[in-house]
Amino acid sequence: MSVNHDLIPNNVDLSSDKRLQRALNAWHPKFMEWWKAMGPDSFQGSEVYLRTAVSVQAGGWANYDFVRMPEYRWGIFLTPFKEERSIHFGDNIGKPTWDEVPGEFRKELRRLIVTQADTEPASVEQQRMLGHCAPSLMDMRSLFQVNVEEARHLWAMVYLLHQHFGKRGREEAEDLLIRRSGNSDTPRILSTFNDPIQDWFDLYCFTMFTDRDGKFQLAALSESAFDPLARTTKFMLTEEAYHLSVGETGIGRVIQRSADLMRAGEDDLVKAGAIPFEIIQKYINFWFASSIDLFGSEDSSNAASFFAAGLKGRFDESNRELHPDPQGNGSFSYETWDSEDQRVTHEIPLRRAMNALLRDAYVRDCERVLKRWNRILEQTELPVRIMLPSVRFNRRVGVYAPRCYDPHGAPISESAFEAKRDDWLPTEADKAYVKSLMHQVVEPGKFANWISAPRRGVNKLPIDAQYVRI
Ligand code: BYC
Ligand code: FE
Ligand code: FE
Repeated sequence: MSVNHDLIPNNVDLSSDKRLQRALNAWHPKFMEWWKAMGPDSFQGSEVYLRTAVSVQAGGWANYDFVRMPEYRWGIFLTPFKEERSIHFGDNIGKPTWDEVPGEFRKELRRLIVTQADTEPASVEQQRMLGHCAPSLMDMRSLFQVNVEEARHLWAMVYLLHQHFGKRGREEAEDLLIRRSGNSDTPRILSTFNDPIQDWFDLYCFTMFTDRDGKFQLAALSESAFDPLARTTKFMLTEEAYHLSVGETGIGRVIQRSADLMRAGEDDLVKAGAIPFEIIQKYINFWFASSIDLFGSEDSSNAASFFAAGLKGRFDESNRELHPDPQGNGSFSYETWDSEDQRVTHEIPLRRAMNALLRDAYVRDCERVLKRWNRILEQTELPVRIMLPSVRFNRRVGVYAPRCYDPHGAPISESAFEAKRDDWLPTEADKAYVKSLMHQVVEPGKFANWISAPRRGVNKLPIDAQYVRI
């Protein structure tokens, strides 16, 4: 069975590229098998109000219609850049960017692309059961929108592997459909993408914190000297904004609901069937720390060589007010505490700290959202506030991983951490409680009791539209 190429929206001249067609013909049936097995459980025959990217022109990436997910048109798009690009950071400044992969960076580029690609199907796998307990039709639609777009991101990366990495690239493209989130034999590559997403509050935390890592990683890759990678990731960023808004507004609506109930006189949110603020904070602690791990180690020779070669820039690298030195000279310092609780100051070359710089930009972005959530609480005049934990808290990767720190970043012993674990991170009982709230609500315009209604619908449709025809 071969793919009907006319059905694949693209701006890569697919209809006349026989080599690419052959590669996609071989991969496509495997992708469809994967989607059926690992994409959203059930609902494959439902008509969902989805946006589809059909061109890179303004508005072309957001065409709305009712679509059955297996018939979604996963497209291949590269943002057309207006001007000729030259390498604008690292050791090769001023040289022309590359349309093909340079031999000396083949391995590194393949790894970066495979790592990026692997997260996309992983997230779909992690979220596959959530349709069954969606708090509303609108939320169910959001979930499926995110899922089909993550699958499109997989296509975008597979395009790069097929087009630029020969036989090895085709093998990597197949392996992307074989690894499985959370599977101990064939896990996904990066840590967070093996963490289970069991309930909708997990999903909102994931789209808030983990998709936001995606935003920053894609932005760093969109600076790349490998021009096809820069253009592909640039286009992916247009879709990412929506994923982040699902997370921000989802958590915001949970906070709003719990705050409204308390203001109405409920002092026991569990009795009221809503999510208590302590549990909200614990979920945020968990997903923030897990997502911070996705930046890799704060001190990384890999990151230094990616930057030197021009493979991966800083966030907003082209902004020379923000980054006056395109070579990334200078140094970066950070503190850790040793096993005797002695403070150790480390000073490393800035290039080795590229992961830490990207992480810092990410944390600032998260802080802006925290302010908006806390404004909801200020308006309801409750004394409670939500906070971000320290980047040192609960790390599995990087310079803070070897020992324990509390949510404020103070060093503590492992036994002290364990004694406080249940106050800081979701317990089995917390998760079971949140899970007990998860009941599917499918009446248009109705929302589960634990979450408030969103402010507006999708694409100017009212909130009570029939977003999914189940
Ligand atoms: N888990 O020098 P280090 C998204 C490995 S999210 C497991 O510290 P480096 C999305 C590392 O690979 C965006 N392993 O790190 C969101 C290395 O292995 P090797 C995804 C980890 O290399 C939601 C070793 O540890 N995109 O799009 O500087 C839904 C030492 O590495 C982890 C990207 O990540 C970890 N957390 O940077 C859907 C962009 N951290 O080489 C989608 C592409 C590190 O010793 N990837 N390791 O075998 C990269 O830029 C880099 O690979 C990383 C790591 C930033 C991830
Ligand atoms: Fe993605
Ligand atoms: Fe995303």
